[in-house]
Amino acid sequence: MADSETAGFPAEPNYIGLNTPQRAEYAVDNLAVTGTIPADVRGTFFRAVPDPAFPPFVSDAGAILSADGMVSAIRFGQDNVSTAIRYVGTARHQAETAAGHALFGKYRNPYTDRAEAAGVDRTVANTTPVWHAGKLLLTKEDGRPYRVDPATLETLGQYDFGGALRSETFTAHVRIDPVTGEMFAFGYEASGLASTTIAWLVIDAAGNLVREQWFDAPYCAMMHDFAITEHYVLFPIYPTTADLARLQAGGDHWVHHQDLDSWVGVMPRDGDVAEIRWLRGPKGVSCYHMMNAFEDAAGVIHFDQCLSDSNAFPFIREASGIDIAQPDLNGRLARWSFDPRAADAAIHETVIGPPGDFPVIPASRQGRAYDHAWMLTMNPERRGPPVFGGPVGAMFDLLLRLDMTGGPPQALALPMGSCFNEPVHVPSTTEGHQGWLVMMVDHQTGPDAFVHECWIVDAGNLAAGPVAKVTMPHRQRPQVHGWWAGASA
Ligand code: V55
Ligand code: FE
Repeated sequence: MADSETAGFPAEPNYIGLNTPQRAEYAVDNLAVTGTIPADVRGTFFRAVPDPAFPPFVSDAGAILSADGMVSAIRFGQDNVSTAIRYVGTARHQAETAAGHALFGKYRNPYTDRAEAAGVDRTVANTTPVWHAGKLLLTKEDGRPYRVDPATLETLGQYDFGGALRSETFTAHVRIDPVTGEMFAFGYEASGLASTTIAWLVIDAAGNLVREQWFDAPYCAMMHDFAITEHYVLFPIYPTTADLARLQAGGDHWVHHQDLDSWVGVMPRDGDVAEIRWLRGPKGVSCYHMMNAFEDAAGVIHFDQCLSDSNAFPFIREASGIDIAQPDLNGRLARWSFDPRAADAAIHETVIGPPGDFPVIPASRQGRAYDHAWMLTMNPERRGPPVFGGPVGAMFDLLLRLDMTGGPPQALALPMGSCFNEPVHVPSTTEGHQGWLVMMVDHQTGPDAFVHECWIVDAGNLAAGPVAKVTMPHRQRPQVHGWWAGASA
């Protein structure tokens, strides 16, 4: 019998194999290291690792997205690597812990909750650990962030920027300008469940929320990520929509529409939301993660995204009656180019990379032209199924370095049964060195057995393989996003 069954979790995709709930908080010092950790890698690799604390009382294919947030830290010291993981002490986790069982029902549907959950903040803070202005925030797009002590991983409470935040939500994907240090963010469904309100948020380099402006989206859509350039902000909208009546009837939060237009809202970064121009994109497409965006010398914006022809999550396609199999999604790294100043501005798409996700760029190139980037994809030469896990049920096993100047890609493939979680990029102090990628690698060693290593790879020489591997002390569920906080941060 699998661990998940013994703990009362159903033997469903969200709770088996790599997704088996672990529900363990721990701190372990002096982890075993093979190879040599580069001197550049001194600091903390924070990770969001969702893990459901209590078995569900409703059937919900989307439950993997509402697993309780856990924050993991892997600390690289002078001569010691340590790790710790703790639940984010959300109001939801506290209420369920006090009750001793789950109180919250389906993913993003409060109408499916038990009566005792009424009035308790539903967010699970499970998506990205954001490090900015000396604060660590655990984010989830359906609510406000939680602040966590970076040293103890103790939760310090919900964070509203000292009372300044009006939006009910805050994105999991912020963008930080490498020159000004400003953090740009937004919230969608900002004025309530299924609302079309988007809150545009600017946080200065000292961590003050200095700007919050609200505007309306063309429709209420799942806005997971966005992009900035040096002078513009882009609000991409793909047709995965929410509907209050459906939620009230106990239905799913999201339904995808193949026949609905996508949009990009384009706004001068220091402008006003009244200046937003909406450019129409192709129908039915979907993207969770944007790689980058920038203005070229002629002022044309290039917006690079991990795009597909429908929503990449099988449970959302299923709820939408869309019968497209995962390999038939036409995934690609798409570049949408447009002139934001042209009266008849239109989007032109070019395909600049393979299917995949988890795009990574050097933080120093955010919103700027860039020479290289990394992403995860599937090894086309694998002779068998990928490792089962995560919301898609298939883990990536090929790490790519893309040369945006036209050179050949580099690749690092894993053997069958192994898979990558999203890397973080660690800059190098050596002139001309492209830095390092630090990432969790999962190895399946039996039908329900996994071991995990944290790998460090030369970001400019993937083929050389890991320069160091840290053995993790316990089983882990799949990570969502991570963040690198250097020792000097
Ligand atoms: C994603 C993840 C989420 C979520 C919405 O990776 C989208 C996409 C872990 O939570 O709530
Ligand atoms: Fe994400």
